[in-house]
Amino acid sequence: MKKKTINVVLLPYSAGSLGRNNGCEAAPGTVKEIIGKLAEEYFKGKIKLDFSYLNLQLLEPEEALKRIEKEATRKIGNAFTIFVGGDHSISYATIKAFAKKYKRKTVVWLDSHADAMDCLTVPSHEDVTKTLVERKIIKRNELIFFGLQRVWPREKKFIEKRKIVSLQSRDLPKLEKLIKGKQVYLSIDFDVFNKRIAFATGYADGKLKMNEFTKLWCSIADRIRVLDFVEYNPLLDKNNTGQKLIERIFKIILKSLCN
Ligand SMILES: [Mn+2]
Repeated sequence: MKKKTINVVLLPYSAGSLGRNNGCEAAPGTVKEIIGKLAEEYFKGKIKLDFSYLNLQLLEPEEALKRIEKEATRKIGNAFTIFVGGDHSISYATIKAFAKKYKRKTVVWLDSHADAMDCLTVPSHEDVTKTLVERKIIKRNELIFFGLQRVWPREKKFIEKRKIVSLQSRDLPKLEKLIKGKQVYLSIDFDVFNKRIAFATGYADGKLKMNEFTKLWCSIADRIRVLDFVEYNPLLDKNNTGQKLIERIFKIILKSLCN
């Protein structure tokens, strides 16, 4: 049997967190180790992980996002691609690359926050979705929020004005319908998960349970082409609670990818 190649792009970057999640630039190292171990232990001979790494720490945010977009353009489309952040602003660059590649597309934004505060010249982790829509990189109906818990008035205004779909676990059938025939980019903010176990992040507000994530993943996995995983902060991870959660998340993901 031919091994399935998966691109894993490591993006150690936290400048877009505006100082509110310093330490998340260390996540790619931790996640790489977890995914590597899983592939070795459970999926040997089935998966080939093609890791790449961008050195971003000394770059200005604008330059860093440009570099990420360039790398993303190279990777997306030739194999299933996973981007590991870093703070959520990296998704601005990776989704830009994704949007250029696919015509019929949807971005599913798995997050306890909408990340739709302002539109800064260079997007931060607080503004990604709004910037993507207002700059017409994706259309308003190509974005779906999933798992939002804490939405600020300014963000609520944006969601209502642009009529952006916002779903919770109970709405899975609706999500399945909306992404039918589309190429999906799934953005996973670590803070979407239940804050009692996913506290190692800047703003822990999530409620999503593991079984809900599993259901979500299984019902949309065949449409997903690109994935990102952001905002995990190893420096805040007491007793490796977050690491154990990440292991469970990626075990589900890798298992379905080698089918
Ligand atoms: Mn986020």
